[in-house]
Amino acid sequence: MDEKILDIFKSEENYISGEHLSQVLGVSRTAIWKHIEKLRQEGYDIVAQPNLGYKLIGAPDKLLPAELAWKLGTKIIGCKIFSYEVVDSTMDIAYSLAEGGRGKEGAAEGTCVFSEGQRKGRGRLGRSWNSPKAKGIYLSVILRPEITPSEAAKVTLIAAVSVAKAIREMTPLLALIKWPNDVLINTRKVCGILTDMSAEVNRVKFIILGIGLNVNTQRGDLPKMATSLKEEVKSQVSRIDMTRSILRQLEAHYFLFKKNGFGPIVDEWKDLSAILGRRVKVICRDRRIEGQAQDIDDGGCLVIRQDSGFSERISAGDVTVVR
Ligand code: BT5
Repeated sequence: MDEKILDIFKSEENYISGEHLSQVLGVSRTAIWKHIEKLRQEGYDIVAQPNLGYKLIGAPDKLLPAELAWKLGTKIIGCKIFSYEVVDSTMDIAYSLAEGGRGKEGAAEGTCVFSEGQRKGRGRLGRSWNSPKAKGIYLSVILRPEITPSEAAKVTLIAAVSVAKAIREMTPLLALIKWPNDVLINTRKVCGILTDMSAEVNRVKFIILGIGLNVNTQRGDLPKMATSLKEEVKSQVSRIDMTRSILRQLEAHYFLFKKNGFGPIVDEWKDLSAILGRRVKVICRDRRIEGQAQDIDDGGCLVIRQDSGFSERISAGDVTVVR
């Protein structure tokens, strides 16, 4: 109902009477009044004039369901949106929603969990993710792809391509991808991607895709080699527009993957790669491998050509470009 009321407000520049809203939406005027009060509490600036009605004059700069869903136009990504002020990690909330339990079915594919801030934002291998409030996008998406557990890394690359393209669509910045899960701008990390999985031996039950993007974050709130969109473009960037673009890109690339397989994603990934052809060092569990980043194979593994001429495939690790 909140979304429908906002829809009407956004398509009309003049005041709209409570009576008109109640007729169009088929609920009482008291119900309309209650919804408007709720929207005001969420931060919407709605003025009321006797005899004229209501008018929306400002929306909060928050990743709220009604704002994100407005003219989103996706089929599954964002079909249901949960927004929080502060949580430990959106990953945990999305995971329990996906699991369901107590006779409840798990949440639908495409369900998104956002939080304005995170107390315990997570990276890979127990690392943390700085998540200052109202500055970045902290999102976890529930996906239910029909793949085997060994293919789960593909989802990370799908997300990296989607975020890099969303940044390029919404800003003049040339976002690049550093295998496997970083999006960089001018060699600094602006976005990190994390996937958690629930699986049986041969089948993924669901994947929680976590995306952390520094939008209006100040450098002082970030680790040394990190940046934000605002630091790079030197002006505020709309988190809402940026999020909508990410959700659309994610859906487009996820559908492409489902329809045509991983090949087209790898092709796009290669065009956006910050490391292909470069000399890199990879820390992979307790090993260090150095050589030329030669290729990404059709399973999403990085192929490194060592000085001995031997090529090695790596499925996970941390890459540094050697200058
Ligand atoms: C990642 O891990 O890059 C995955 C980050 C995923 C974060 C999202 S936010 C929504 C969802 N909920 C969560 O709890 N997590 C996901 P990794 O490659 O391990 O990188 C972690 C490292 O990046 C840290 O050790 C820092 O060095 C650096 N780092 C931490 N916070 C950062 C930030 N805000 N921006 C750039 N770099 C950061």
